[in-house]
Amino acid sequence: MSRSPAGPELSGRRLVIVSNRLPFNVEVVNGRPTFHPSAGGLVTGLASFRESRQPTTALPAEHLWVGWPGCSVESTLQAEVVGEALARFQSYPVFLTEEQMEQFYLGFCNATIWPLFHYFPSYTVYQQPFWDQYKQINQLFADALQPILRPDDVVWVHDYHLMLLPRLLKTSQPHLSVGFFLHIPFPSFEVFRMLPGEWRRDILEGLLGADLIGFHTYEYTRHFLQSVLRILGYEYHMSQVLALEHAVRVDTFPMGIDVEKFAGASKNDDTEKEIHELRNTLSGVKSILSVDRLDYSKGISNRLEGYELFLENYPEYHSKVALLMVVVPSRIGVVQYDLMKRQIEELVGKINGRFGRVGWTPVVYQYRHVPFASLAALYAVSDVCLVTPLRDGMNLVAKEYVATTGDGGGVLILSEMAGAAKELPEAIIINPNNRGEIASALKEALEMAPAEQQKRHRLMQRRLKRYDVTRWASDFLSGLLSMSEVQTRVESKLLSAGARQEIFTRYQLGQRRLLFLDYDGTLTPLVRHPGLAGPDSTRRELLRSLAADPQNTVVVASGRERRTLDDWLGDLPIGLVAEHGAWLKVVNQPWHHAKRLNDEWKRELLPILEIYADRLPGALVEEKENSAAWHYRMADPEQAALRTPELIDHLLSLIAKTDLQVVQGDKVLEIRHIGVNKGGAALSWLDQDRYDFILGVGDDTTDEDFFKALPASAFSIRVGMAATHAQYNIRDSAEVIKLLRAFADLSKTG
Ligand code: ADQ
Repeated sequence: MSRSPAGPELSGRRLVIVSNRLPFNVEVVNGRPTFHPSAGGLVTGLASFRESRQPTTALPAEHLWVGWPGCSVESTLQAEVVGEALARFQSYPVFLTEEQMEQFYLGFCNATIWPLFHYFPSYTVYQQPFWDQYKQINQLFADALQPILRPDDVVWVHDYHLMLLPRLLKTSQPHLSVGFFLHIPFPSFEVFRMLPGEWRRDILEGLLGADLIGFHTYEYTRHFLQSVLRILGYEYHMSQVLALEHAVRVDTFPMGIDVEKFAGASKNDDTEKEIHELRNTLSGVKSILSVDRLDYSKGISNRLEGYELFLENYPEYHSKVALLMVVVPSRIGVVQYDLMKRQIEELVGKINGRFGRVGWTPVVYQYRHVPFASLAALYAVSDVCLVTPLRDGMNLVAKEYVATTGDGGGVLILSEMAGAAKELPEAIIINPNNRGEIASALKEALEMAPAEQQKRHRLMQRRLKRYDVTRWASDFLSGLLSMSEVQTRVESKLLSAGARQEIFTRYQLGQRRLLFLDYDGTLTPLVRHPGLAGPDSTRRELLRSLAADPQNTVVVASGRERRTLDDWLGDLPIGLVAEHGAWLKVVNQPWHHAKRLNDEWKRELLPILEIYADRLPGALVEEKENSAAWHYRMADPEQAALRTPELIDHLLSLIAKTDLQVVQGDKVLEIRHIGVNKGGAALSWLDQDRYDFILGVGDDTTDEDFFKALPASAFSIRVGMAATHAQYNIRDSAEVIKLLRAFADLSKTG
């Protein structure tokens, strides 16, 4: 299939695919390396994407696949393996020792992440050495990539083995285009949070190093965004997260297959021969196909039990059906897998022993990797394909079956727990935990009228054709490339070294300087409870030394009450603004009202705020002299997102004819008088002198008022990456402190 995606093109740039496994396994036989193709959804999918590349697609001619070659290779053979991998497979092997693989691959990847992300918490092992090794191997991949990456490469990292890699790559090369795709489910927050705190934070931060993160389904995308919000506190807007210093798009890209390859497979000579043989062997018997990697997530035992029940409930089908079960060996050496293999084989033996007779084997079982021609033949001849995972990121087998069967019909029975169920609703959808449902679905499938089979297949095939593997990859890559523009926009606002230098120069030239600074989130990081944000001695000393320069006027403008500011900062020679501009205090003078205000409204509105706080655990009301605040930083973010608009609506209906306004800040709603804001407060200071250096710094929407009020010659900086009227964004309050400390040093030396 060749379809140019909309959006920016990759042409001229190199695509670097990074995954744990390469599309081949190396085996060292008699001291010589040999190369064999490897199996699995990721490899099959990406390999098809590489093979289906055509000159008219936006996919680049030059690409490289970086990953582990499947076994540990002695150092004396490594150069030879690299040479052959590059020449034959455009691949670059990353060598790992067996001990490293033990704790990384069998350990953290497959004994921690795999079971947890597939909702098997009881199989999940939490071991510090596994996590340590996971971090080390991600770093090892980053180090291996370092010398081979070019600045304009487009890097596409795949799957759960390398979730820390995007951040590691971006830290050393901030302008590299990095995408990440997760092939397995991303679990709900309640499951993800079972990972210890440092691990789960590092994983989310690691992923957020990418410019684009892709998942198979909307649910996984939503689960990820929820975890980011709840664990890291980063909000999302239109599928974008502003993380640290760059924007990340998080979106859904359901992986497709190479439809033409499967649809045309029956015409291939080898496949045709196998189809013929299979038809002869199966004559008079309807075949039910089951194909998977050996994995507990695939529900293979459930499937066998469902089939057993089918044979028990519907004896009329004895001798008339056969379950063709192909299991690909996988993760040999992991306890659960070895155990499961034994269980499956016992079940197969039990069913065959119980129902089989001379001339009829109810389950034909093969435990091996089968070549493409044989797999395609199995798809083509099977009357039913039974896919029953307990959890599956997508499941390509279901799609491959539908694509291969062409116009001939056939029935797909598909678990609702597979990502593919979202795109293949015409299949008979079952719950894999219900053996009875599997049994009756088998009966329904075997008895479905051919016209109905064809109708359903056509609908599914049309969808598979539209969004095949090339379209999937092109969509992802063009989405990744368009993030460069977003990054450029974000970065152009970020306070650069050059802009910082200009500010320092202008500071030194300034004779009358005004530093107008917000408090919470700007001079101190935001804390969960508003009462816990008092300044430490370092911050107080910094303000004192800035104010000690006679050329400086320092003003701290806050939404806090006078009393709090007096307690925290009242002894410093600085100006203060309380309650967002309702009260002003010039150095050595008493507080004065910006304008006279009537606060009768509090009697009516405060009880309403209290009621809403009672209904949202973690929310709290702060009564101030001329305003009131409803804080919800400690509340559940999603519940708060529902309650807050309700409260706003309620308040707006009550204040319609008053001089009050409801203003939304960062996790806080404020009720205050119209016309009272930090913009007015800033103007009142600007009127007091002819300042030749003005700097305003704030972090909240309420600070936008003074960014707008400052003259064009002023410098204005917003903390965080939000859209702003300020000239610049700065990462966090620690950066603000660094900037102010540099001012203080300049004042001392100058
Ligand atoms: P897997 O868990 O490996 O992939 P799946 O999507 O079904 O699962 O892909 C298996 C692939 O292996 C298919 O392409 C199939 O043709 C091939 N295969 C299966 N049995 C085989 C056999 N006996 N011989 C040869 N080939 C065989 C992971 C996730 C999935 C997700 C994919 C892609 O777990 O949920 O769909 O990645 O993202």
